[in-house]
Amino acid sequence: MKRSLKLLVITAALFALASVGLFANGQKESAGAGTAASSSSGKTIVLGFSQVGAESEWRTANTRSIQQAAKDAGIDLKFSDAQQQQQNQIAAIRSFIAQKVDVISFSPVVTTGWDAVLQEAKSAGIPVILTDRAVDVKDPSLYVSLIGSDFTLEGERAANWMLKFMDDHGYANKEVSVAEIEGTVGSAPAIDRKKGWDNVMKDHSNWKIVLDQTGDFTRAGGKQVMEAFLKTGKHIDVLFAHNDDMAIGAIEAMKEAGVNPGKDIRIISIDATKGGFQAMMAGELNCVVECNPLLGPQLMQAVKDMLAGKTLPRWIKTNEGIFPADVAAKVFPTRQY
Ligand code: GYE
Repeated sequence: MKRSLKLLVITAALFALASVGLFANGQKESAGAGTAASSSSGKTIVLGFSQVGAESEWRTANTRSIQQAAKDAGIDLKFSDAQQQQQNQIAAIRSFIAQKVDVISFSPVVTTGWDAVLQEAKSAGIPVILTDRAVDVKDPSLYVSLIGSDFTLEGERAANWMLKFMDDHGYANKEVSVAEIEGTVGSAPAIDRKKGWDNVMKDHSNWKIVLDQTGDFTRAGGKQVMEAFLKTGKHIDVLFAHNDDMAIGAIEAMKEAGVNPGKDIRIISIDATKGGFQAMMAGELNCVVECNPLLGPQLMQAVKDMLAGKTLPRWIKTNEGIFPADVAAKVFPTRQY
């Protein structure tokens, strides 16, 4: 009796150790569970996923969605967090290639610099599906599909909403000074959200971006940048933050400096996280443009479809909306991230 109990404990311990494997470079890796999904060869599908990091509320919701969906789909997920460093993502992808996973997926921290490693995956016969962010590669066959949002459209939505809001508040023919806090330099959402905003504003010469810096998509970054903006003493009417976390950081900086967020400076940001909604309900944020992080189920479906020989669309786009502060309290209970 005693002996079999001991055996059981040892077996359980070994099992636990095996499921919390570590990469050679020290990044954490976790495995999925559930009813196993199998590829055409009958083996459980193994998916290597390299995540950007844990920089924002959006990102942590995205990670949860992917981990849960892999479990539900019975896909064995090798998950790796790159802490916003491209070199960590490249190392993770190389590790997935060495482990001979069935599919590689990743959310690229920046758009460029992927040609070599994706060529290695291609040569190893491992298909790649991008989630969330796009890459800029010479050979389009280096990835099969992108599952994610239209960031340019998000930037346009933000600009159009703010334009109308300011017009309604008597700024139709007045100068509007805009401060912009951008996302990670060189990332698809930072490039495209800016492009979207500019697409709309180029036809409105009274709107000027007077301050513009990156906050790297984090609260701390947003706060720091806003502090620096306020110190310049420049007049600011509107803040356009590329995500909610940076807006929330900027709101903190404004409050500490005695500036009324949402009133003295009108604010719009992108993501529509719970944190963003709470800031709207507190009257400190004027509007959020939605960017949906719950991409897990679509990714698992795409992995299965692709391995079953189906052709995936080149871009699987996410459906999104926009939420001004006056609907925040009503919509908040329905928000999932
Ligand atoms: O908006 C931001 C996150 O790539 C869409 O990354 C994503 C962005 C998101 O850090 O909060």
